[in-house]
Amino acid sequence: MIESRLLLATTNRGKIRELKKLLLGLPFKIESLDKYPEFGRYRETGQTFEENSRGKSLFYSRSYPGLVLAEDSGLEVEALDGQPGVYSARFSGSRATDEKNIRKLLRLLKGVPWPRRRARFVCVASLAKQGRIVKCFRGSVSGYILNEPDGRNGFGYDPVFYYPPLKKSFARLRAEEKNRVSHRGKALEKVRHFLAASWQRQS
Ligand code: ITT
Repeated sequence: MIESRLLLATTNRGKIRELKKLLLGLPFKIESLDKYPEFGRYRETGQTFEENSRGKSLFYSRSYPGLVLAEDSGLEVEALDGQPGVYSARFSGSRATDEKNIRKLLRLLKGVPWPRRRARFVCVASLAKQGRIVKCFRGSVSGYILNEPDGRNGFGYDPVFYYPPLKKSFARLRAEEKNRVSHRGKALEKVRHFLAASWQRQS
């Protein structure tokens, strides 16, 4: 076995729920940041998902004695020139909530016709260990921004993200359905392959 502990370096409950499911079956004890308040909090300053993702995993890997998995993700909307992008979590300001972010997004897209409401979710996941990046993995998924929220599952922008192949918003999908097609699901599939291959090489 390579490492027996893996830290999920995120404070977002929605991400934690999905990541735990996506890592099931791997030979790691999965831990989360709640257990380690002494590590402090990483402040995101990067201009790209990759910069933030690397920054987060490196930051926590300097304190944690095992493998660290961080991810930076967000929504890029064509009609808004890729906004909110790396600002997805803070789109509506320093006291942002999912509801406020969605309200702002729908206000900006008011009157924008369907073809121009194309958007994609992007996820860059990074593995780091003791102050060094091990590898980064990317996943994305395309869809359209609805005129109003639909569905109650998931988190973040899921209620307004319509996924054409399943003819549903992400908030109408079950967790397993979303994980099969989502940006995070795709990036984590690559993480799983990488970890499984490393484990085989070392055992
Ligand atoms: P951590 O940095 O602690 O991981 P965060 O929520 O601040 O938590 P990000 O900076 O990566 O994480 O911001 C991601 C935001 O993008 C998230 O808060 C949502 O608004 C949006 N987002 C990402 N993945 C999403 C998904 O699967 N469904 C809906 N919204 C998503």
